[in-house]
Amino acid sequence: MIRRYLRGSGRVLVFVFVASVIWLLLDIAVLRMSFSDGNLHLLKERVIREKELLKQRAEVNQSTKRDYGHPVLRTEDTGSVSPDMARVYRQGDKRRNSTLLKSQSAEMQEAPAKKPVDLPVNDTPLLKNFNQSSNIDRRKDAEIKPMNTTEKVKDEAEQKEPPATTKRAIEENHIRKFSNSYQKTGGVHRVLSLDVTSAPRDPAAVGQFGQAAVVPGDKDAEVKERWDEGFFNVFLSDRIPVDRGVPDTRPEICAQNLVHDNLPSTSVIFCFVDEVWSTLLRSVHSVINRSPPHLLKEIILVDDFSTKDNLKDALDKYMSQFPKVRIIRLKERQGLIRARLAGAAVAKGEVLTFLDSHVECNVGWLEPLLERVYLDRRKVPCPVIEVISDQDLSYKMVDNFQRGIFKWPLVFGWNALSNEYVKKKNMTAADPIRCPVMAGGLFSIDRKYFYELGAYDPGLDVWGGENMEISFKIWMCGGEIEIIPCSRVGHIFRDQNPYKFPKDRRKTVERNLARVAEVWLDEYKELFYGHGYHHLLDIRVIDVGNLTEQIELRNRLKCKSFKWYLDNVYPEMDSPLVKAKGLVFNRGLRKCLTLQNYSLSFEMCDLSKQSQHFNYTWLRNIRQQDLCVVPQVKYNRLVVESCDRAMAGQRWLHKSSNSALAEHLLVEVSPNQLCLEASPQGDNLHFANCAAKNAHQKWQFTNNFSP
Ligand code: UD2
Ligand code: MN
Repeated sequence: MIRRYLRGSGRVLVFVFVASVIWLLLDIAVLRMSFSDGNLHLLKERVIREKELLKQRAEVNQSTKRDYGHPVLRTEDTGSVSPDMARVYRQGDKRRNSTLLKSQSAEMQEAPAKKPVDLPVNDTPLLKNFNQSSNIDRRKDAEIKPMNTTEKVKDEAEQKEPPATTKRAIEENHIRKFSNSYQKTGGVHRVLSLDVTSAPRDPAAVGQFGQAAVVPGDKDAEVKERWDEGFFNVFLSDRIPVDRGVPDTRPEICAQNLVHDNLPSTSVIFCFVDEVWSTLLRSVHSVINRSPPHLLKEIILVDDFSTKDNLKDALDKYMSQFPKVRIIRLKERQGLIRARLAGAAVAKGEVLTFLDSHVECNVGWLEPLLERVYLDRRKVPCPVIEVISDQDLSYKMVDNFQRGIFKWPLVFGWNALSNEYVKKKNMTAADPIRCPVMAGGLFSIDRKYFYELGAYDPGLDVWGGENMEISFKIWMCGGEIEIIPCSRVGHIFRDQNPYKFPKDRRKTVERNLARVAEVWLDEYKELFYGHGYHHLLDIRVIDVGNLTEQIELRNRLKCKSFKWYLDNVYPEMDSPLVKAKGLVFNRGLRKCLTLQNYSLSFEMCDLSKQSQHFNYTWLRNIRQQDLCVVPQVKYNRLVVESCDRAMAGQRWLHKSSNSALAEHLLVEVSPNQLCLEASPQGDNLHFANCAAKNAHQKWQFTNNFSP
């Protein structure tokens, strides 16, 4: 039978088969020879990175801790904070995530893999000898030779035809012109996806490429012991290379985007107090490794009077290898707000970029931020803040289409853009997202503009509230805050602040928030106080300090009202100015409360009578103009007084919730609660023990606004 095959056409077939096998073997040999060790290394590296990225994408809709919660109260005792809040603080709704996942995996199959570039650190100034330095993707990513826009677009087209959608997005994003103070004369180039290392990365290193680091079995005790140094896994952090790689989590289109050649330079400012050595170093390395050197004017480390020894001489020594790093030491603890001001005061870059001291900047993070400032200096861009796990230090990608918002009482949270909104605005995953409030830690701002805005209120202490202050100020005084999806920075979110507060933590944050409320919220400050901060109205509790300068600044800048901000920047936020209003109807009497000539009575209800109209305010006053209906439990009667927001005795509780006493008007006379009751004849109002079913204790407002 074999002989038969070796005859005629069979012979030809066998020959072809044998020849192909030989050819294949030869091919493999040649290939092997052509892989230098370096190449193999880089290839391995890429495989790990991309595996990590795929994993990240698959995990993106699992709960990634990125919330701050209430700055002062624990979630369980937030009092009047709406129950929906917990949902809002989570990073997004499941529906949105699953749609995204689908579209992302489709994208993954079609789009070419992103290729970060590794450059030996000595190859500065940027891109000289670039071609010798890296074996992966050195296309034109790094060409920075000035070109005009048309030339560059042509050049791009010659390199590789980008997909139609990409092309359109590039044109939409970058050919548009804005008016601002930067001279826009230069050409554009593809965003630089740099990732410089002094030596090839060890793929086997702990936590390399953002992978989860594992604690060896016998080290649990050590992990625990060191946890409080930073309120994250300090033990693991110390084992992870200070210049580890991270998965490039940008939307695919980002690596293709064009930015201008003549972007402004930036000073990167890190403030820190008692930061963990390895995370501080990793933060600094990530900036040095992944920022185009010509745009990185300097890195300013502001030491806010740390107490750890290694943050003194050892840090000076370590940083002396980087000429661009400057360390400023504050002589006493100032808090992060004044520390940032100290950093900004010495900064020389055209743009200030603030970062927390436990971050890792991803590839290509800087140019997209600077591009926005360049397009309009009143734009304040923030990177997408990704998550570095406090447990295993893995770098976790977060969902796109998220913005920063606040809920009352000025609690920061994340909020997913609705599918309808994304569709309506025809948004791609790379488009900037208008952001009502920034998280606070990571953003770029034109240096001069920062000062035109009056920088931060220097009266804010230590931590908290400054993100609200700068956000309201930016929007209300003519600027814009954006999240830039093509710029991504990982941050370790911790459950506690790992440093001491010089004064009580709770009081510090409350005071900061009250300062912000007093300066920026206009009549809406009642909503702030009314959501759990009534006690701040008592001047014996808190001294917010002098606000004259801040109020003058707001007038001088002719900033818009808070109502304007709500209507235009954050219209989804439903903020009724009172909890309830209209007629106050007694269910038992079937009559309405009337206030005339400082005296109270009951009349037949009549919507047209102003004397029957009351507001039930966020400060829990029953109010008609400047007059408040005040309980005098001691004399078992009601009186009418000028409203005084500081007087706790003027407050009522009307729950309008589904409790048994939902319609009752309660007064707290500790340890009891009493209810306001109308006598059956309506000639008398008095206090009685609360009875759920007593109709004479039930009061209805025409309109109820709070849940
Ligand atoms: C968030 C912000 C943070 C800041 C804060 C509210 C992010 C990622 N982080 O809380 O930047 O806006 O909300 O105020 O958006 N620090 C000092 N001196 C101090 C206290 C802190 O220098 O007295 C440093 C600290 O070392 C860190 C930075 O300020 O680098 C921010 O502090 P954090 O990390 O404790 O704040 P975080 O992330 O909880
Ligand atoms: Mn932080």
